[in-house]
Amino acid sequence: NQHRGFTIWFTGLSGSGKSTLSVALEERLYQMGCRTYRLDGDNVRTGLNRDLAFSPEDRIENIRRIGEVAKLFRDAGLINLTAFISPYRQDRDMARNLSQRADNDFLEVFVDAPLDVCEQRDPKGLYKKARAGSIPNFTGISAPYEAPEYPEIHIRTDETSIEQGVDQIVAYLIEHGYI
Ligand code: GGZ
Repeated sequence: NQHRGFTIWFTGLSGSGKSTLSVALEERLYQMGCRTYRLDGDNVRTGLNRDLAFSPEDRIENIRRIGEVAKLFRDAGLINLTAFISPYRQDRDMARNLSQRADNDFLEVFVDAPLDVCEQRDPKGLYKKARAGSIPNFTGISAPYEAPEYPEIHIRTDETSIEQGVDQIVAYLIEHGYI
């Protein structure tokens, strides 16, 4: 598969399914012969951004650096998958503008599940702690999440399976000539 570099930017609440979906998409793209790199909390917040926490300023800087790194991978010709809450519309737009060339190389994927669904999933017990007040600035509870207004792709993870979500993204990529 011959493709150029571009970024698939996942955004959504904690527990919405960003990581799961990005891992499954990466697997599918690999099978199709695409070259990818995935950025998420596990390889960015523990290293490059380990000096940052979850205040508004730190989240802005987190997303700024990820946007810059995404641009580098884009320049290297890879399909770059990023999975961060990225709660502020302005910061996602900044990442988009950093990356964007003439040829639409930034796709925003809104990984959408209602807060109560995410809270019920609570895979790491973080919502419970946030409700109890032991995690301050928790997105959806005590910090804002600004949903995208015009995402290229919108996936309702409470209504569709992971495989269906991957199918939806791959169909978009093929239909628009990305892969
Ligand atoms: C939100 C937090 C917080 C606070 C720790 N608010 O579900 P997770 O655990 O694995 O994913 C969340 C992750 C969010 O980091 P991001 O870099 O994606 O956030 S942002 O884009 O807003 O900078 C959650 C965990 O870190 N976590 N404290 N207060 N999520």
